[in-house]
Amino acid sequence: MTLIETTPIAGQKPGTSGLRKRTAVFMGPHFLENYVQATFDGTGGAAGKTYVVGGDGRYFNDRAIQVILRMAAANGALRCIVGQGGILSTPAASNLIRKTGADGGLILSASHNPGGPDADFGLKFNGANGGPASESVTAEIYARTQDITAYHIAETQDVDLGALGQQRLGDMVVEIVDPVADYAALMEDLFDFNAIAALFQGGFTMRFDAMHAVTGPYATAILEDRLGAAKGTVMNGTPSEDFGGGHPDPNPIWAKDLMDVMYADDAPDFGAASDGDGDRNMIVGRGAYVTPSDSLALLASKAHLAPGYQGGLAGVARSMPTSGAVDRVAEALGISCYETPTGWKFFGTLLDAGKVTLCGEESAGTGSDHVREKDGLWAVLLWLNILAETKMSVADLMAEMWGTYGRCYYTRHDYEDVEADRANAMFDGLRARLGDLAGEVFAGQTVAWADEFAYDDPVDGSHASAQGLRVGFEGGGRAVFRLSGTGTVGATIRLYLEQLETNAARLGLDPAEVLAPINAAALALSDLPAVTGRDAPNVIT
Ligand code: VG1
Ligand code: CO
Repeated sequence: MTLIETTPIAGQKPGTSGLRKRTAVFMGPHFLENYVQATFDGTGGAAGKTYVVGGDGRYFNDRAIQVILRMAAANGALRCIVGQGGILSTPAASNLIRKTGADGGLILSASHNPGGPDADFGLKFNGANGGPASESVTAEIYARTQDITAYHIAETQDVDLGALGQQRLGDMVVEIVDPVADYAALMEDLFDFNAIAALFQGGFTMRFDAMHAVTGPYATAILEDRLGAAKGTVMNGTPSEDFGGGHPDPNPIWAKDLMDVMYADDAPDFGAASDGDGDRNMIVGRGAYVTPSDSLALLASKAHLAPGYQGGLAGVARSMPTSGAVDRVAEALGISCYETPTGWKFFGTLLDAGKVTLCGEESAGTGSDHVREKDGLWAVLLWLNILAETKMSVADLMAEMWGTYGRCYYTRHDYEDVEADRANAMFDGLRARLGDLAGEVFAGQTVAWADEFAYDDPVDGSHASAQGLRVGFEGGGRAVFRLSGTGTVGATIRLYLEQLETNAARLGLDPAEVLAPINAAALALSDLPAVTGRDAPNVIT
């Protein structure tokens, strides 16, 4: 065991979901080691603990795992449970932590960010409940990165990550497990696999775009091998270190291959995609893209059709920028709907306390109390279970939902790589004017209310401030401004636009057209184009 002297490295503050940096930064001297030691120290030390370790297979995944294992051993950990080949999707890691009673997990991923030597890498810590570290734990880890003086690491040979079963690393046991088996078993518990298999047997067709990322092996094992979907249902199913050179973010822009398939004349019945680490999902029917906010609402309204949820839902939760569609379903069901800040860590207390069963975010994350992470393949299987039970098409299900609850037209505009100073100037300027906006008219839209979102956790009482600037308009429109917390260069401004429509004659319109007035008002009242020097978003989802 060796004690290596080090000094604090600036910039190790975790964002919305763990620490994300350029891969080269993560590979720099002591960078990974400092952060891992701070993680152990900030969570009560590793002595006697059991950890789950795995990642999305991106460049540097395997080497980083070897370092983490040597450091866990040197810090006195009892056992590390590692996905074979170093692979674990984020939801599978969450499940393993819960199932094995581990004290926590280290998940190596920068999720939807591209991977490779010139792209991004990330690491996050999940607690014993299987969920992302809370704000207070994260703050503790960050504090340790700022006063670190040394780290412990064992001098040993590499662990064979490919060999299933037990190995020893000093006094620590390393157990290499099949990354898919336990997760697939959990899915089989929750969903009616016979009904879904019968659906495929009856000629139902689908495409699942794994985007060269971690869900490839999971989707192939579950959809093709167990449920009998045709070979080739899973596309881009072999994980690669740089995700095939792509951007593993399942939205209509980055999952364009799938969108082209789903909007072709011979489109299959159902399409889905997942992100780098398998916690996001995109749902698209034949010629019918489903926004994540609408998907959450639909799943909430029909979850009882799946065996795992047949008793109904305790409640639901959505992140603040997510549309109000699920609120309308919750109201009809007579259950609570919680509004939390962006990031899955804020759902943990509600799930642990049994206050909510389902939760979701507009960024293509949906999940339930089966684990403590969002879960891409889970959402796809719940959709399949609902499709099997209702025998309706995706488009018909959406039309039925909008007819019942109204339609929350929704879109998100991302202004990426904005100069940080300019982005901050825009937020500061708007924040200063928020109190005076009500009653003002911008581009023909009258402001009804405006505030900065803050959250008091109803379970543990913790407070989160500065979680986004919100402006509500008369007539049910809303614009939200937020700064991304997952980027690695510059600032990304996210502008979330929403308009509720309950007029039955106006439920099938083009979202871009419906939302154009809200967008114009948001740009006018924030002065975004002038302050940032940007006249259009880079990505519209
Ligand atoms: C984004 C999303 C947020 C999500 C987070 C992590 O954060 O907006 O909803 O929870 O990514 O997702 P931000 O701060 O960039 O807006 V994942 O799949 O990248 O771990
Ligand atoms: Co992800």
